[in-house]
Amino acid sequence: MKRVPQLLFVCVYFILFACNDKKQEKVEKEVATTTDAVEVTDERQDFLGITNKDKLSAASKRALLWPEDLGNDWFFSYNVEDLKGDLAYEEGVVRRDPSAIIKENGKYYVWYTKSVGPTDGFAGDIEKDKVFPWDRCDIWYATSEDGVTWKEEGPAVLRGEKGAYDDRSVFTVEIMKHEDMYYLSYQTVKSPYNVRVKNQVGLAWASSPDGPWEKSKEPILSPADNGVWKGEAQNRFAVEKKGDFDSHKVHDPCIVPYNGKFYLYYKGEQMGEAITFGGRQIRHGVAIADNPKGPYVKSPYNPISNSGHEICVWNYNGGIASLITTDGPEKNTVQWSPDGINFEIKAVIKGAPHAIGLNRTADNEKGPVEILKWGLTHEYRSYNYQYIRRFTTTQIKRHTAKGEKAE
Ligand code: AAL
Repeated sequence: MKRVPQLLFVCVYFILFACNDKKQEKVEKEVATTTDAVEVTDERQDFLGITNKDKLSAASKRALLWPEDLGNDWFFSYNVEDLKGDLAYEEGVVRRDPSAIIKENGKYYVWYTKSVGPTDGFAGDIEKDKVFPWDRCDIWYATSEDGVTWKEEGPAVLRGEKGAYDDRSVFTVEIMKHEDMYYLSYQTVKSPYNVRVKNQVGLAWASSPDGPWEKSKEPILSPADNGVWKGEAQNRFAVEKKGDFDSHKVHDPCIVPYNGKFYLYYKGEQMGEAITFGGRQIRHGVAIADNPKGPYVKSPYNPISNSGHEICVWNYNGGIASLITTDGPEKNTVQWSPDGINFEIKAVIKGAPHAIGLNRTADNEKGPVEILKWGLTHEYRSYNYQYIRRFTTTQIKRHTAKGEKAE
């Protein structure tokens, strides 16, 4: 009689075991992807340390899809340090979103967003208040002999007159020099600055980095107009239809000359923005023009990233490289495209400086991340006040223990 419960236990055990086996087979079928076509060579198996070629986990299948020649040339870590002179932290002043750095007249030049006073937010009177740190801003510039100590030179581009498309704020600027002309592209907001206001991109040009700057009469880039708000409430998440990835805001413009044309990279923000498994829904797009002043036509391949935030792009090896930070499942990656459109991940880094101002004086073709050796970034001292700092990067080729020699 004692045997009966034991027998029962053995039967149940085998039934469960058989079920588990079936379940495992089902999962294996489900995770079977295009890797089925990939040949698992002995070398590949050894490099990836795969135990059994015939029993591939979902993770091993993804690893087998990585390019075989992935090296560490794009991988780096970074440090941030204070600037000196006028760009050192100043209580009560916002200085943020530095442009790239160029060298003219023997000096480095940088442009940035500047405003004063704390942020009030959207709860009060938006006609009088400052709703974001980047509200009620103008674009200023500074120069430096060594990239560490800076002298603030004064404003470069001011907000427009009441009624103009840029009457509320001009901010988040980038510089491009082309054929002895200087071009500043930047974000613009028209009053009233409510949570549903559309953000656009403006352009100003000059024959000297010290100005005077002439502004475009109209924005050079606007959000897609295929989203539909739901109701009248000030709620940017309530939509009937979200529209394209850039239906709400076009941000962080950065123009680079490429293949005889001008590629304007930008960040899109979508109406009804969601939080997904990688964070905020932020994607990048590109608009292309024959001339620096436009007209800029959005690429039909947009969006060209599935993650990111501030734009940080540079020419490298006949293509365009892009540092993707802050938001989305591919944040903290360096990507490269052979055509300025189709980007692939080249390195996954531990973190990256935000809102980078690239050093455009670097020899960017010397190595994939040569241009990132040093540059500018911004940091939050508090929600109200941000300041510009300097970053340096180092490349890591080996992970060594203390005292261990890496050949
Ligand atoms: C940034 C940029 C844009 C946003 C805000 C100011 O760093 O992405 O410029 O509008 O934050």
